[in-house]
Amino acid sequence: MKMKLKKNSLILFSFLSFIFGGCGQSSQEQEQVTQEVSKEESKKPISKPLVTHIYTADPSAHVFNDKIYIYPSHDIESNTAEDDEGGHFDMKDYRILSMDSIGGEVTEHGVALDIKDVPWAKRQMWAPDAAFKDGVYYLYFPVKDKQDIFRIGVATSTKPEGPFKAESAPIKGSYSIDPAVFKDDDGTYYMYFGGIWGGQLQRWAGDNTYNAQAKNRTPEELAILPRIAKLDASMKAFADAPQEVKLVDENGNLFYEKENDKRFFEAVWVHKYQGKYYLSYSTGDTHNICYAIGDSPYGPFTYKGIVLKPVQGWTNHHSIVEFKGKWYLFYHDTELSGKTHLRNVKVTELKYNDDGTIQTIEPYQ
Ligand code: FUB
Repeated sequence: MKMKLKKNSLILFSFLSFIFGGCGQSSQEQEQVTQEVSKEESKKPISKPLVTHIYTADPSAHVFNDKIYIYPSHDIESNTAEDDEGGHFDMKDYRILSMDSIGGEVTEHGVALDIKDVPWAKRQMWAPDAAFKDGVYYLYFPVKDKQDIFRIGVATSTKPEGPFKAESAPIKGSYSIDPAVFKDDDGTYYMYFGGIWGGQLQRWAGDNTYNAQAKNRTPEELAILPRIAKLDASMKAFADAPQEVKLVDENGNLFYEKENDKRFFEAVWVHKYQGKYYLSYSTGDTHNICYAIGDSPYGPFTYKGIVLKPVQGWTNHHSIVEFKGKWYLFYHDTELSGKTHLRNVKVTELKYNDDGTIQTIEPYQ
């Protein structure tokens, strides 16, 4: 983001110089330009990294036993070259964080699951999530299998922080990345998942058939949709085949790929507020966390706006959770490292308007 801010400032500076320069810029106007630039550069993050001794990202937060547990990716420097497929996100284990209160001490619980203990996994442990049912904690995680295809695995523990024991195979019928498990009020658990580009969702058609050669959608094509599958009673299998989740504009129309400031890219999360279902997600290459509201866990979800503006680093990934009567947004940026693949998780309060819309969060002010 340092680079992004500098770039933005330069663009702003050039733009204003062009406007004023062409008609003879006064020293007062030059001063105004300088002030605008330094204001932009002096913006500060609204919150601090929750831990600084390791890099963490993609925080999925849950309240278990009156404490907050955060299930993040554990970023590391593996020196894998940066590419459009996200090869530089080469994570090898998961570490769970917990805290008794927002702003309180954060505990990091050590290795919860190591890639070497997942028999079918090859590389890249990406954004996980967790759920609890009948005395068992479930860790859901995307990782590439031996064929380099992202699948979603599940591991279990009697403790929220692990260690977790992985099943010997990925969830049957699972694919792509970023699982997010939502428990509805009736006790039904749903998994949302998917991510385009490096997340490989473009290879999977709406009927769940696979085409390794399938390309990203072109701007004139309809955008790819996230997926939902109900979990069965075992919590280790889908009860039904994954389906597309419709994300539409205020007129009920699906987004086109060219509408990349609103269309789904990755990092889906679902929560419920005042009886409505909120589906939030990253727009990827435009770097926002947006949200949409629906009346059913299956959608359709109608686009409403931006939850979180772009953060330092390329990726933007979040979760939303209620704790002791307040709502919180967990997210990440690259404040500690300045490198896209070495991120740090953060938290800030999230507020609703009276009509149920979410107040947009500016991560730097
Ligand atoms: O952490 C690896 C990937 O980066 C996640 O799966 C995406 O959501 C993005 O944050």
